[in-house]
Amino acid sequence: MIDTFAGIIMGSESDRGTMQGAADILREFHIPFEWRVISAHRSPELLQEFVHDAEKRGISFFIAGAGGSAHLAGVIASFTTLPVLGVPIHNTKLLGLDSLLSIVNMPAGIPVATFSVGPAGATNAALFGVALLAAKYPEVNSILRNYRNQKKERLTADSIKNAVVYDGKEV
Ligand code: RP5
Repeated sequence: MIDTFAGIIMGSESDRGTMQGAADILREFHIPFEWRVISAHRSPELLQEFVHDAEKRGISFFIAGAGGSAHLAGVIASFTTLPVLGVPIHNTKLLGLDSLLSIVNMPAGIPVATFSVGPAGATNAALFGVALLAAKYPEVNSILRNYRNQKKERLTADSIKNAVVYDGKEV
């Protein structure tokens, strides 16, 4: 039984669509999670309170999605020693490059992990969190192996089905 949970935090309701992919993955792996919209600059006190409370209640990692000057992941990491997985949101004028650089370029000492910009990053951050838990929970590891195998089998079947062989003759 999984006796921990994950936190998905995003800076704004406008990040919801992008971060949905992270929630979908955690559901698929039966990992309990809490989903919160808390801004690092609009409500820093609430963010600190949530992170400290979640840590006391046994959370394992935080996924932080933010756009623009995306300091959310770094601020969460300042409140906790638990892993913080940052997802750059792309719905800004700079299409997420601003968010990517804000998250990836943390000065030495307080690290956050950085994932791809946008929905792929949300999915991968959750899968990375799954991998963190797979080391401790064999049932999670088993679902992760099945997930990878199913993807591989589907790709192999599609590759065979869609293969093109041309023998050089006129048609
Ligand atoms: C960031 O600013 C949020 O994470 C969001 O991606 C971006 C824009 O926020 P809104 O103005 O849409 O609330 O803090």
